[in-house]
Amino acid sequence: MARFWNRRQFLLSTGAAASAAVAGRSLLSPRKVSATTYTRKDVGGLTATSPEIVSYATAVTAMQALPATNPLSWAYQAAIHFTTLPCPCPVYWNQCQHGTEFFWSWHRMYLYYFERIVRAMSGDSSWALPYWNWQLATEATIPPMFRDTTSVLYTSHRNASMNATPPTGSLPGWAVDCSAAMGDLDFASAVEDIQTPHGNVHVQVGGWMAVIATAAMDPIFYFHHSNVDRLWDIWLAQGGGREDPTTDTTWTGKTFTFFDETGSPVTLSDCDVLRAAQQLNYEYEGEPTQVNDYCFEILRLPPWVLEILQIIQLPGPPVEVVNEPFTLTLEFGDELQRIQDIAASSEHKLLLELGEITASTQPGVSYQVYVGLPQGQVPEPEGIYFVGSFSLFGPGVKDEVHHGSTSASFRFQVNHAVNAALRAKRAVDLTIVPAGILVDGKPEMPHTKATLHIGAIGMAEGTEKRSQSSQAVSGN
Ligand SMILES: [Cu+2]
Repeated sequence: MARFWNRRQFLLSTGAAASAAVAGRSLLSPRKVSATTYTRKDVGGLTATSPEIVSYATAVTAMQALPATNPLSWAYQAAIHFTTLPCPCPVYWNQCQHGTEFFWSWHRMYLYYFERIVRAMSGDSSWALPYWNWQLATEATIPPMFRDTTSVLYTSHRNASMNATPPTGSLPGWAVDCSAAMGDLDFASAVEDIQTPHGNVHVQVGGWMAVIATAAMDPIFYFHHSNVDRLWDIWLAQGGGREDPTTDTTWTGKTFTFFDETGSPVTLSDCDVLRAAQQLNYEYEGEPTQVNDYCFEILRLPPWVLEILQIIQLPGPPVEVVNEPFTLTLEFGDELQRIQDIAASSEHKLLLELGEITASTQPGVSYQVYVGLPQGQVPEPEGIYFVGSFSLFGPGVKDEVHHGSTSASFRFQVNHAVNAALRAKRAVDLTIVPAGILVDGKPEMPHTKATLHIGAIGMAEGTEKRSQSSQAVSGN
C-alpha cells in the first residue's frame, strides 16, 4: 500500500508560507446543534435482547431481503465498501479507503449513513451503532450475539475458534495495541498506525472479515469500525497539538458519495465529519469530551507533521516468511554511529521501514516484529524487543484488486530496541514471527496460507515538527 510514500506526499502538499499563528481551536460557535444526540454504546454492556441488538438484527434481515441493486440492501451497502460481485458496478461501489489519509473520514461517513439506514429498516428511530471495544481484555472475543448460530448476526465465514460458543479463540493483546497511533502527534502518522490494530482484528476474526472484498458482508464489521471511529475521537481528545489536517486542501477538498435512508445519493466532505456530535449527532458511550475541529479557522498553530529522512536502505536477499520466525541481521555500516545517536535521542524517532510487502493471497496470520532480540531468546510481545505487528488487509494481497496498490508497507519506531541491542554490543537482528490468535489463552501455532514477501527494508529518522503551512480557509 506504499503508505510511507503517501505520507511524504502529504508533507510536500502542506505548503510553504510561514504563519504567525496563535493557539486556539474554536473561535467559531457551533453552526448546528441538533436536538437528538445518539449514543453509540459499548457492545460489552449489551445482550442479545438489548434493543440495540434486536433492532440491528431486524434491519439486517430486512436489508438482506432486498435485491443487490437496491442501495439500502445488505449487499449494496457491503459493496459500497468493496465487493467481488460482478461489474460493471452500480455507482459508488468499491470506494473504501485503506492505506490512505481518508481511512478515518471515509469510514465515518460510511457508518453514518449505514446507521441511518439501519434506523429506517429496523423502525427503531433511536438506534445507534454499538462499538466492539476490542482493546479490552474482557472483549477480546467476538461478542456473543454474533456467535449465536440461530442469529442473523452470525456467519460461518469466520475463524472457527473465534466463532465457537464458548469461544476458544481470542484476540491477543499485542494485536489490538493502539499505543503507536495514540502516541503520534501528526494526523498522517496516527491514521496510518491505527490501521495496524484495525487490520489485525480483520485478519484474526478471519473469513469474510479478512478480505476487503467481503469484509462488510459480516455484521460484526460495522461494530468493529464503530470502535475504529471512536479511536479517532480519542486520539484527538488527547490534545498536545493533535488535529485533523484541516489546512491540507487535498484532504479538506475530498468528497465521497453514499446513500441516505431514502435511497438518495448524498455527498459529504471531510470537513463535514470533523465533529461527530455537532455535525452527525452522535457520541460514544464513555468517550472523553469530543474535540471540535474546524476547517474554517484563522488563528492557530501550524499542525504537526512527521519529517522523514532516509538513512539507509538495506540490501540483502528477499525476505520470505512462511510459518517459522525469520531472522536477518541489520547491517548499518557507516551509518552505525548516526543510528546509535538517533536511537538514544528523545526528540527523534528511529524508524524501521518494511516495504514492498506482498503475498499471493491472504496469509491468514498476523506478523510480530522484533528488533535486537538476543540470540536464543524466545520472542515475547511483552518484552522490549517487540516493536509492533502488522497484517496484510487489502493492499499487498495479490489476488485482491484494491485501489491499484500492489504492495504494503509498515513503519515501526525502534529507538528502545536498537538502543538496548547496541549498548549490549550485540548484532541488531530483525525477527519476524508469524502469529495467530490465542486459543484457550495460549498463542496458537500459525497456519500460514501464503508466503509473505518483504522487498525493502530501511532505516529512517523521523521528527515531529510544526509544519510551516499557511492556514487554509475553507469549508466549515
Ligand atoms: Cu476495516
